[in-house]
Formats: sequence, C-alpha cells, structure tokens
Amino acid sequence: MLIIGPPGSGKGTQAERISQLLGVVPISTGDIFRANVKGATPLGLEAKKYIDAGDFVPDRVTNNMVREQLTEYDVENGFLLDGYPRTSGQVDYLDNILADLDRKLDVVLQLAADDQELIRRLLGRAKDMGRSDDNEAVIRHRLGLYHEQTEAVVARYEARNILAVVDGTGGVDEVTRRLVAAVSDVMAATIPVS
Ligand code: B4P
Repeated sequence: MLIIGPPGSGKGTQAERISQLLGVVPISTGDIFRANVKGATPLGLEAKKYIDAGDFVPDRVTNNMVREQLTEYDVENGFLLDGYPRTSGQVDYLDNILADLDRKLDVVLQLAADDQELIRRLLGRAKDMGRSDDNEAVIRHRLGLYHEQTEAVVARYEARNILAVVDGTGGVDEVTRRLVAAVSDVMAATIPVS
C-alpha cells in the first residue's frame, strides 16, 4: 500500500496507525531522511540541503534508498510506503522494484485537505517541534511541488483503479476509521465475482 497526500495532510500520523492495525511494515522516506540528517550520515548530509529548502531529494538518491528498504525488510505480509513515490520517475522506479520482488500494489490511499488547513497544521507543528522545513515560505514551496508533481502520481494510480481518496479533515481517529474502510473497499472490489 501507499499513502500519498500534501505536506500536513496527516500521512505520518496515519501511516503509523494503519501499519499497526493491518500488521504491515511502515516505510517513510521523510523519517528515514530525517534520521540520516540527525546521524550526520553521508545520505543525511546530501538530503539536508534539499529538505531544508522544501525541495525533493533527487530521484537517484531516494529510489536507491527505497529499493534497499524494500529488499532489507521482510515485507512478505505487506508494506505501507509513506511519502514515496512523489514524482512520475519514482512511480516507474517503484514499478521496477516491485516487479523484481514479484510484488504488486493493492491500494493507494490519498489523504485530502485544503491548503489553508495544511498551512495551519504545519505552522502549528513548527511551534511544537521546530522542524527545519516548517516555516511559511518553505511550506508554500512544498505545497506547490505537491500540486505540480505529486498530483500527476495520484492520477497514474487512479488510472489503475487502485486509488481511494480519503477526507483527511476531522479528528485523527475519524480519519483512521475512514482509511481502514477505504482499504477494505478497494480490496473487496478486487475479489472476482463467481
Ligand atoms: P515528509 O516527512 O514526507 O513530510 P511532509 O510531506 O511534509 O509530510 P509530513 O509527514 O511531515 O506531514 P503529515 O502529512 O504527516 O517529507 C519531508 C521532506 O523529505 C520532503 O519535503 C522532501 O524534501 C523529502 N522527501 C521525502 N520523501 C521524498 C521523496 N519520495 N522524494 C523526494 N524527496 C522526499 O502531517 C503531520 C501534521 O499534521 C502534524 O503536525 C500532525 O499533528 C497534523 N495532523 C495530522 N492529522 C491531523 C488531523 N486529523 N487534524 C489536525 N492535525 C493533524
């Protein structure tokens, strides 16, 4: 499964809950980058300048990292990618990784919320957690990149009939319930009628 949405839509919050509820391995590219920045690893040093500016880390770096994660972890019972793919090139690359692993995507969850709500949430988080990419100019840039590049990713999965668009507004528990219901609806629709 994938969870896709603009910055602040609640991907990180919900990915943790959904992966626990469904017993699948969570893989968040944003979290992996931040852990590497914190540990000052070569990957972290390279990623930091992009993250701080609100830009995407280049595909060659991100793609290799995801391949390593999907190969290293036991994803036999499923995985939930959070924040990847974000570009059309990453969709192609993920298709290749999954073909090599003889796996396929069942469900793509898109979390929706409007830009005003997203900016409000992220400015709130800036106060609480002080993340280096949560200031207004960088937040607007990240939202712009989502509209320019990641919406095309969503459209590609919609064309494959595995997309579920879920309202990301309201309480956290309420959104979790909607996501679980959406997963089961998409899965039920794949059962052949005999
Ligand atoms: P991410 O960590 O994925 O950051 P993000 O898109 O801003 O989403 P985030 O996880 O922070 O927010 P969430 O929706 O959970 O990426 C960070 C950076 O890493 C990127 O900008 C990029 O540079 C790099 N990167 C990552 N993946 C990449 C890729 N594939 N390719 C290239 N570069 C990549 O929102 C959480 C906030 O909303 C929290 O404050 C939470 O408390 C609040 N919230 C959640 N649910 C709520 C609700 N129902 N009501 C109110 N508030 C809620």
